[in-house]
Amino acid sequence: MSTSSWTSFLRSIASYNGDLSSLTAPPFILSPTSLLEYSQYWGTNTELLVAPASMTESVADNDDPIELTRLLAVIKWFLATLNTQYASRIRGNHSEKKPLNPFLGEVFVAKFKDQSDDKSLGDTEVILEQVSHHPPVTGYAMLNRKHNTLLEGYNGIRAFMSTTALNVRQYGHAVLEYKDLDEQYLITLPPLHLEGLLTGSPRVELEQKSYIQASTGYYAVLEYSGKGYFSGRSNTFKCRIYKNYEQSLNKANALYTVSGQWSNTSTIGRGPETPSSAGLMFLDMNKVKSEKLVVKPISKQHHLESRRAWQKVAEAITKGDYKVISDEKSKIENHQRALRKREEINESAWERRWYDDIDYTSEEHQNDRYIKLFEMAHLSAKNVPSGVRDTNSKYLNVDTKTHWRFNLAKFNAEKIIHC
Ligand code: 0T9
Repeated sequence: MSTSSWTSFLRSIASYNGDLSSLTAPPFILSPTSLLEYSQYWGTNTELLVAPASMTESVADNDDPIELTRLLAVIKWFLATLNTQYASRIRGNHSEKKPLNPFLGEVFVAKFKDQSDDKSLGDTEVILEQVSHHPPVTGYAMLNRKHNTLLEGYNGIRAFMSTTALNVRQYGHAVLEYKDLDEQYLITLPPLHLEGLLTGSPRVELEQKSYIQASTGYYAVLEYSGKGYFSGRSNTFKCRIYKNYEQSLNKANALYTVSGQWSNTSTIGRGPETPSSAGLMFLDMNKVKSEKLVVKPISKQHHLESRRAWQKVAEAITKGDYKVISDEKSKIENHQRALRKREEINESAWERRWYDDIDYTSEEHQNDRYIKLFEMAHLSAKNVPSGVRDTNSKYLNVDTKTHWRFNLAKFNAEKIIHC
């Protein structure tokens, strides 16, 4: 790695203003993958994702209510997705790289193919769409038709620089639904930061808290820390599970505590205390299978599909050809500018393909099930960072409540772009 270009890059992030596209990174830190693709990780580990769908009274193996057993299973899957979302790219001594900045209307569709012998898992369709460019927002949906299971949500990031790290707040949420059970789980997105910038080996560390609110009332609080906080290890978490939000106000009410590393192993014990290292194994990430992601060959892709749209840029990044990278990027950016210009003249807006922008303050949405979940968890439904409560004085000036949501009917009616 060339030290001088790294140093000038560090200088550019020190004066960083929150707009990621303004970061000009040296070629060796560029990833040939669009940030849009990073949402595919919600769909890894089909087996864990669909497991709760078939957990009914008849399979109960202890005295716990089956709803609690299902929340524990959801948490298992959630830990596995944290591992792929935040640690998979740096496995094997790699470091985090700067992804391509998705354009408005960019889509990525694929399938996690069922590789089980008896084909009992079913395929999971991955349906991603860049619904906003400024600020960047991605809509995502993971659809497993065999188990009538849908995870959908959206994600937007805001970043700011501190002395040693790039700090990121996520906006948005995910909702996991087991339709046959009519059960939903609201999942908030944890804050994170990038460590190792000064040494040129950036990696993500999660921080603070995230929450999972089940429509059954059950409620989980996940607390994250890194090296040298309440543990000497990176990617550490503690998750307490309660009967409901109200019970969570006193830690002593925790029904279970799971703790360990979200990128490695975790143990579980009853009650509010961290299980000792001899606790019961909850999840061993090294044993979690992942299904194979099948993406259409680029020649069969539509020009809005990520890998086709970015093909030339990606090739140039792999070759390290800075001139071609910047020429090909400019072509995409100029085309986007021309589109926005035309929309402005025609007083029209880019039509989102599979996602709707829903205003929760409007009359017609007052009985919305998502609003109910936010209320149960005492989480703000305003456009504030994910997991923030209305009592947080930092965001008192925000009062909009518009959220992106997947529209399955639109996707089913899609004529041109298929998984
Ligand atoms: C949603 C995820 C998100 C996106 C990425 C911070 C980050 C962009 C956002 C939050 C996914 O569900 C989960 C995983 C990783 C997150 C990325 C890690 C990262 O480095 C980038 C930021 C924007 C950069 O690329 C900064 C440049 C840096 C790598 C150069 C040293």
